[in-house]
Amino acid sequence: MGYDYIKAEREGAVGVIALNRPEVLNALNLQLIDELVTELERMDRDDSIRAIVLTGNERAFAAGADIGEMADEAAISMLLKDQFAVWDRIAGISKPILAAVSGFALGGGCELMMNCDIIIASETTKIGQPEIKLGVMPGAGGTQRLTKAVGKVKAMEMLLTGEPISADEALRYGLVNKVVPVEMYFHETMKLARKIAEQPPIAARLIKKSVLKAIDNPLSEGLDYERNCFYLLFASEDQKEGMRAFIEKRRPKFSGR
Ligand code: CO8
Repeated sequence: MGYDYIKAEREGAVGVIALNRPEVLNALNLQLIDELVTELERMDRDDSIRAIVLTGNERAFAAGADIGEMADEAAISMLLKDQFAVWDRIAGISKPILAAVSGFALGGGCELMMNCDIIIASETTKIGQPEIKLGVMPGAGGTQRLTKAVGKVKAMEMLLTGEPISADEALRYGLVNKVVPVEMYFHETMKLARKIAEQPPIAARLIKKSVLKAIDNPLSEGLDYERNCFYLLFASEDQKEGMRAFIEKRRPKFSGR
């Protein structure tokens, strides 16, 4: 598939998507987001892909929405364009998405990063929501997901000052999983993605959904959902294979059925 602003490839069972507008630090224009969602959904439908890695380049994961594209917008044209509807489709991807982040992850770039399930950051990463400095505020989930990730007071500080935090600070606040030297961030993410891609994909899918329920729902509903997913997995061949392999003391071979 031909894209202008992303690159998509695969390595075994891992799909890799790289944002590709380096001259503007991967600023997220509407076309880029459309291309990204199209490719994420394509990879989500491809049974041979079991984990997805989303990355940018060493200097920028993404420096936010394309400011030039937004600068002359009016409220009603924004409302009618409803550009954030497509972001709900990113949140709806059922396979695990790992972000390999380096450099700037700002504004929409931070929001995109927070839509991923696991985040490996290079030590040069700067994460922030600088929208307030432009006279606006986050619109693709920043006030909600950042608050749930780092807690109220740190979210307030980041959102009200617009100042970014370092990778180490992000790690301390649980916003990223791991910080590694810049030459390692992609490699480390791929290593983890390959490990996840070896797991039974139906279980991975239901685990992702259940964890996301924990963020949105009361505990009792989440527990109920989890229990039903657990029962459902006993209809899969992978449950039979996984448990049989344990008993027979061999490595399981998961078919995704
Ligand atoms: N939009 C458009 N162009 C950008 C953006 C951006 N967000 N960020 C950088 N660029 C461009 C610059 O204009 C520059 O282009 P040119 O070479 O033609 O002048 C090029 O990228 C390189 O940038 P700089 O020269 O500024 O590089 P520096 O290293 O000096 O600075 C910074 C890097 C600090 C990242 C700086 O570029 C910056 O502050 N960028 C803007 C960051 C920002 O405010 N982001 C938030 C945008 S608003 C937003 O994300 C709202 C979210 C709503 C939902 C998302 C929907 C997609």
